[in-house]
Amino acid sequence: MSELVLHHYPLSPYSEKIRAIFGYKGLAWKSVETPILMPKPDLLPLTGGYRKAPVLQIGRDIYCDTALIARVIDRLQPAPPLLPNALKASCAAFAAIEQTLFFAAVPTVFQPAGLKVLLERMGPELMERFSKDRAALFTGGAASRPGPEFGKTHFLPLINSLDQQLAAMPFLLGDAPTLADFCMFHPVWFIRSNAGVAPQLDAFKSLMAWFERIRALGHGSASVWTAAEAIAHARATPEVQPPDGPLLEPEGVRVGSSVTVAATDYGVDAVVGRLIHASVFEIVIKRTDERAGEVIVHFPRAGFRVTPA
Ligand SMILES: N[C@@H](CCC(=O)N[C@@H](CS)C(=O)NCC(=O)O)C(=O)O
Repeated sequence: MSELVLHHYPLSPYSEKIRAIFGYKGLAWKSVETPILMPKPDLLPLTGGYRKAPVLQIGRDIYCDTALIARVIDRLQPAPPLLPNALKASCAAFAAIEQTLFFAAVPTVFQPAGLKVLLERMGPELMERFSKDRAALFTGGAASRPGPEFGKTHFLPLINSLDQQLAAMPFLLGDAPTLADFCMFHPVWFIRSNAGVAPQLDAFKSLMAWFERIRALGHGSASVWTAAEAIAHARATPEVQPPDGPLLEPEGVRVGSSVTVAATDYGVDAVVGRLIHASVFEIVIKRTDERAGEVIVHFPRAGFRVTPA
């Protein structure tokens, strides 16, 4: 299999989702640490402007957003399956509430007890830059930055329902993990990784037993690469990954034309390139970077907007 390179940082919950999937699949991968906030001068040459974490690189193909990254990993390493046919719609239903649980977990961590731990870890100067960076991240998109009220009304009800479901079976959809588990795991991991707020989950025994089962899957085997190595790898790779799904052009744009692609929710930084493929699953553009050379950048079709550049 081609080299899997993950651009991520240790504190990132969505990155933890993919690290845990690597563990489930028993995969070897290259780990490139990215900054926790902007600027990200060694990531943007690959993505063309997309800044969120994580990003998956396979040679000169760059995959943005974990919805697409999970799909690509499952295609390259089908066993054990993330999306068993009999559970596809159930996985999609869990994927649809992933952001709700994540948005509920964030203000839960930012309660005074959690904030104190974060401040100790990051220091006041980085913490202040972090707050400004995240305010900017939520500028211009359809999603608002989740506040304490959202955390209060959404976190415990969802956690409680997961705990009850997990009292009946070891994983959310049965005896083996699926994408549903990884979508719900990372926000719980975010809470459990912060000693100030982690005890809030102690009472949810079935959820905690499930959490330990997923944690025990590990992260596969990672070896560290520098960002410079990853960029050089993109430049040196002639092969490209196959398109995923039959052509379905977005409204008003044609393959071959110059387009802008951006997420619609938050982190809406625009990426410009030539559209080379579009399907129900992905939007694929080609762009050239001074350092990385000609790269192919993939985005999920759902949740991203494509417009003529
Ligand atoms: N829909 C995206 C969400 C990714 C996301 O929000 N990642 C967070 C980190 S967990 C992020 O990028 N925050 C801003 C940053 O790291 O620059 C996905 O599934 O990949």
